[in-house]
Amino acid sequence: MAILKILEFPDPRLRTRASPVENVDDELRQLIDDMFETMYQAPGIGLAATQIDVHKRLLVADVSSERNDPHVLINPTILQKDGVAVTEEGCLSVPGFYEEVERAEHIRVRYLDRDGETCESDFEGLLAVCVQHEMDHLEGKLFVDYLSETKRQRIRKRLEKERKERRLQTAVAG
Ligand code: QAP
Ligand code: CO
Repeated sequence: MAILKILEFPDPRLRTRASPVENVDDELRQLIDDMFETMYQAPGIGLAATQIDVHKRLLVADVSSERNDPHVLINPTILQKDGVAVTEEGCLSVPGFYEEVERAEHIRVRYLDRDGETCESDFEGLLAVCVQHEMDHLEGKLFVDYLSETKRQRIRKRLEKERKERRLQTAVAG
């Protein structure tokens, strides 16, 4: 198992469109386990492969408070969307920022599970919102793209400043 490094906005690699997974094999299952470990220790409720610089169509999520309801979706496609949900979203790639985003309330999704079996599931509530947020990552899209240009710029500038300060601190300490 391993904790993977999470890319942060505005890293251009977060804009990559992921390619379909061709083989659901032991190597992929190892990656899935590492993604869960990375998400749980963050801690987060969802993580897309794009965020760890792996450009495959794969995401993990667990929105339960007990952290015992893991979901893995490989090559997900949305079959149906219903209703509207407005949720205050965050993102492990945009640390410290939370903003309201409008998405579908219910979704029906087709995907492969960790055994490579085709599944169809209905998701609602926070899990539905989280799956849509993570599927956006696979298209190179971030929740900040739904905000105004002004808000997005402010978030980008603050994160760039924080990164610069962290680099300076490391240079002095090291
Ligand atoms: C996506 O995001 C999500 O800023 C998953 O400092 C979030 O797990 C979908 C996190 C909310 C729907 C609603 C964010 C952790 C975790 C931060 C996450 C932070 C530490 C975000
Ligand atoms: Co995210």
